[in-house]
Amino acid sequence: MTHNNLFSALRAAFPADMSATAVETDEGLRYSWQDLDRATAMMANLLQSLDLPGGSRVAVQVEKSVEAMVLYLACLRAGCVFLPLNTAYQSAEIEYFIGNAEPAVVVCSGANFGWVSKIAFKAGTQHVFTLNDDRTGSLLERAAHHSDQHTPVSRQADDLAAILYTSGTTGRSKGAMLTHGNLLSNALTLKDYWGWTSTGGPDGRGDVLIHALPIFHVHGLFVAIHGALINGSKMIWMAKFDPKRVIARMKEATVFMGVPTLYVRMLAEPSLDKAAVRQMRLFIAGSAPLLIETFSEWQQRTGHTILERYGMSETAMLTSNPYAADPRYANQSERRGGTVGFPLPGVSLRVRGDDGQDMPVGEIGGIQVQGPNVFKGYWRMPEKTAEEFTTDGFFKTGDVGKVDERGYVTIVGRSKDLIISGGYNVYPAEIEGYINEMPGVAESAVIGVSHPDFGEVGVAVVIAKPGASLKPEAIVADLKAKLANFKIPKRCFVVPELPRNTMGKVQKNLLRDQYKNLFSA
Ligand code: MLC
Ligand code: AMP
Repeated sequence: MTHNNLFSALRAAFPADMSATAVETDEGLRYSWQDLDRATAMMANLLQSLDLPGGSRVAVQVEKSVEAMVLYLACLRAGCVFLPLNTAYQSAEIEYFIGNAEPAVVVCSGANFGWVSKIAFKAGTQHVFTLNDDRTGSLLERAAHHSDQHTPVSRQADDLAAILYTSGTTGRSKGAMLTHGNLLSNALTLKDYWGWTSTGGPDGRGDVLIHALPIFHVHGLFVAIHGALINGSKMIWMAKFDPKRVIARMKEATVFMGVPTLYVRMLAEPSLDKAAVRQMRLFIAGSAPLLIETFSEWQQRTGHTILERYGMSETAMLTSNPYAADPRYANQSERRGGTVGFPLPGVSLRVRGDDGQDMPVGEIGGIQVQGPNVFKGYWRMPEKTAEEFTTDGFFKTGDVGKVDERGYVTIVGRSKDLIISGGYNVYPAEIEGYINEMPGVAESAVIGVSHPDFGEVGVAVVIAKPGASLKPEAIVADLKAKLANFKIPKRCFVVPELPRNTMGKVQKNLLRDQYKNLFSA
């Protein structure tokens, strides 16, 4: 049965005219649907020629390119498990992921081949390929020798399609295992809920998506790519987000997806006005809270109401504001700023108190979810997986929120100690661990502070050991040498002591309050 392979479902939605453009890069390169089909076949044949054991992981740390997307699709097609890695990760981070996931194949950029291959071979990986963002690299050279015909490998809905590492509030990162069934069910739900259309776009060919997000997280990899492919819609492909370029290309597009920072940056552009967006049908935001100011300013400037939705690596999309009045969802017609809308069809969502009881309407508690999109568990962490699910099978998101009388879900905070900065997750515990190991450091606390561009950024507050002298710049420089750049605290303070409660626990809420205006104008 090949029909449970997610690739087969995406492929089945390719339009009849395979010569039409599927992806156009911002530099003007065009890839037809035929090109995508053939390129994924060649790469899938290459992967299969390696004779990998079933369920083999393919770990990928490469710059964004259409070929990188082809590699993802080829992994699905060949029945491998795709493991995307943020390009900002440095060697200690990569060493952990590769050591933990034990991928059979690692793909990295040519520039990083030296250090990445060393880590990979040490961890027992047999095959390391390179893939650059200029259509070069050993992966493409090798794939070129393979046939452009390929039958997708049979997969069941419960078979793994991808592992996405998400950092933990305690301990190391956990690999969220997502199945073909998880991803396909979510893609089909969103196609319907967001009203994707195959006709009626600017060129009469239906929706056109501007893809400007990185492709190593749920948002850019699954929500955006699946959304376009399963509707047979063209993508305008941007390797990096540039607000001017996105606005310039809106006249050829209908759908845009972004984290709030992208909307904030576009609002700073004078070229953003009603004329620039006249072809656009839908602006979607998620991955971090969208400030009501951004929501309202966007409405005023463009006449469009941003549709905010909520999801996570472990679950793909969970809730969404409505696209339009739909007779099936009679009470759900309005996109309400400050809310993340309604549980998507098929998703059960409940809000529970610390005692495990359902909270009354409008009251705050922990958000728990269940549905065909909810992941299979954490890679090789059965105890951790069991901890995160209730006995009746709901996943504890770690987000804190409420549901109002009309059913709108609002997220008010997180029970997990997590900072979301420009849509990337930063776990204070990880950064504190690195700081606490530095000579002369007694202890530290990393907190999230409001930031006009990134929404929230990390700030480190550090205590020196008696007699030690610490320089904030040296602490930051040390972190920069070891960690992905987006995790580096934007400011660091060395102070005499941390506020504590009677139990001796550091009161981060007091620190957050103390530093809350650090980045305000
Ligand atoms: C970059 N920098 C950041 C940062 N991004 N700092 C904090 N938070 C971030 N998110 C810093 C770098 O460290 C660097 O600092 C400087 O900014 C310039 O780096 P850059 O790479 O040139 O930045 P830029 O291209 O401007 O990137 C900003 C951005 C990017 C907003 C475009 O962060 C981005 O693409 N974010 C989207 C993340 C995303 O897709 N999330 C989805 C997760 S899925 P220095 O000091 O080194 O110069 C998920 C589930 C769901 O959450 O619901 O969707
Ligand atoms: P990740 O682990 O990167 O998948 O991040 C998932 C987390 O992002 C969720 O648990 C939420 O805390 C947060 N998130 C995603 N979408 C939204 C949103 N629309 N509003 C607020 N938080 C969000």
